[in-house]
Amino acid sequence: MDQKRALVTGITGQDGSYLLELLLSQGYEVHGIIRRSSVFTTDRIDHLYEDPHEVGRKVILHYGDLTDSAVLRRVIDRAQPHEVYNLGAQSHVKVSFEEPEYTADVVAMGALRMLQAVLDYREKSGQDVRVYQAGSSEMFGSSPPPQGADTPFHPRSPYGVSKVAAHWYGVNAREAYGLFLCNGILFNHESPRRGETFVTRKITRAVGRIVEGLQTKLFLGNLEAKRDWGFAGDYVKAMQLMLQQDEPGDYVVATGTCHSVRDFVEEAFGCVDLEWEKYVEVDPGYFRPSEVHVLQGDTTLCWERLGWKAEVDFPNLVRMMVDYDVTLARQEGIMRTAGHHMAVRGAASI
Ligand code: NAP
Ligand code: G4F
Repeated sequence: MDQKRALVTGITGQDGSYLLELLLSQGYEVHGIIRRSSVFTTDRIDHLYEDPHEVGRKVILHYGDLTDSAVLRRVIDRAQPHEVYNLGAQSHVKVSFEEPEYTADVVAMGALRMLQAVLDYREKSGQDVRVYQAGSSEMFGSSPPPQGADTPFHPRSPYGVSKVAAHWYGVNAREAYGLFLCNGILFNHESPRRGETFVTRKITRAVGRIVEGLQTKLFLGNLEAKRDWGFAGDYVKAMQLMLQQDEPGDYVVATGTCHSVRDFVEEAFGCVDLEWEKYVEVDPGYFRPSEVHVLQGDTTLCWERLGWKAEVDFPNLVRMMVDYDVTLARQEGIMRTAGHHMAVRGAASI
């Protein structure tokens, strides 16, 4: 094959940015779909941006949206991808209770729209296309741990239900039309680029701001929930590996270990020698109508078939995020002194 081309939805997100770095390092030309917004949303990929006037550029961004099938078709026609990574999503579980219909439109219908566009392009062009669908451990919901390839789905949020629908649309395209489609069932993965309303980043951001004297309290919801937290930079490698196999398949991607939100809080405050009990308060407003209590992945298949395992462990992940957020808070302090204010909070109750 000459130039390998990939199309990535959700390229401005946490995973999209790490995947873009990985694909570029492997010589791909990468097309990304970005949404129009009244402010720039490309912070995470600005270091890789290439001006449209640059000859032979490897990063090409297209405006589009998973709710708009016409534009998905147009972008696929232009990008002519060999691989499609469908990462775009309204990815916040708590928000999905507040916006269930929109979440279903983007996450479930969006995946279906993308699949149909790929199938039509494949028929028209005669070119084979491999598809990665970003599935989630939220699909397992209340099924007891460890959750693996054979664990039944029992989603506990509109987001989880929508991801299950996307999963099965993918399986059906594989079975009905022979599409090379891989569902990656990824457990929680974090990084300094994690959105600030997810619990890990909310915690490390608060730790940094408390250290710098910019904040005195951190309000959280359920401290007893347990998650299998890994590093996003590791997880995008598994996505790409799936599409390089001889046969398509579905994979659980996780560390195999599990910690509570309370453990994360302890570890993060411990990194800066602070007693977390002095700063953290539980606000029931952050509880979810139905919670996923324990997620811990069975990593066997991923290791046996892909030779993939998580490299960054829990203490190093927390340390990486805290270090980044202490530096960020220091910069925020300097900007405040100069009269500028950085946004730090999302809407209430997420
Ligand atoms: P993220 O940081 O929230 O990024 C989501 C991306 O989707 C952003 O680029 C966002 O664009 C884009 N997007 C949102 N709505 C869209 C729409 N209507 N049309 C097109 N694009 C849209 O999520 P992430 O953590 O990188 O996760 C990537 C994928 O993996 C998501 O599908 C998520 O559900 C799934 N997943 C994540 C985890 C995890 O722990 N991180 C675990 C399992 C599965 P804007 O930048 O414009 O908002
Ligand atoms: O960080 P979270 O919001 O992530 P959640 O709900 O596990 O979802 C993330 O991981 C999924 C994979 O399993 C992805 F598919 C999804 O897109 C997303 O990336 O919440 C983690 C836990 C929950 O049990 C929540 O109830 O932390 C608990 N929590 C406690 N206090 C909180 C808070 N969560 C948030 N966001 N904010 C809190 O103040």
